[in-house]
Amino acid sequence: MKTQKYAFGNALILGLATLSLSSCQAEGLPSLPADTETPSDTASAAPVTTSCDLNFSRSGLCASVTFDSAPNSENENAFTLKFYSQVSGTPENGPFIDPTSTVSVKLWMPSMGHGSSPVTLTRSAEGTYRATRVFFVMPGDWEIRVLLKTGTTVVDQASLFFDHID
Ligand SMILES: [Cu+2]
Repeated sequence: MKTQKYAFGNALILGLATLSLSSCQAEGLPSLPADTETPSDTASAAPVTTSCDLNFSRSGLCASVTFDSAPNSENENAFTLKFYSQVSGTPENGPFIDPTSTVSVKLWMPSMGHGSSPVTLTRSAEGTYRATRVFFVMPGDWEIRVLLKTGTTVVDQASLFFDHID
């Protein structure tokens, strides 16, 4: 009886270890210390009143997206991307911080399964990037996907969805 219980316990622990290992490998993402370092009392002390256009949950970052003018499919569009801490930053005042990995932007049309290139991204200040040559090549639904990469590995990503761009 005792032996059986013990064996069951071991099997369970083994099962859990295998599960967490395989999920890590599947995503190919390193475990980030930010999640565990964030003290829960700090998060609850300050009410979260900021918007987070793009939520990079693995990096603890938000990014705001501000278009120069209303996005449309007729013309070239441009927008500014600003990164700030989910815990201590705001989209208005930052402080704006560079992600530790490389930032890139992809335009995607989810309903049709195609993208649009080229988008040109240029860092203009700390935590601040300008996206130009943004062409929504047809009216409809569009996604702005922002990728954080180390080499060719995507370490984090977030998307902003537009139901319809005219
Ligand atoms: Cu399309």
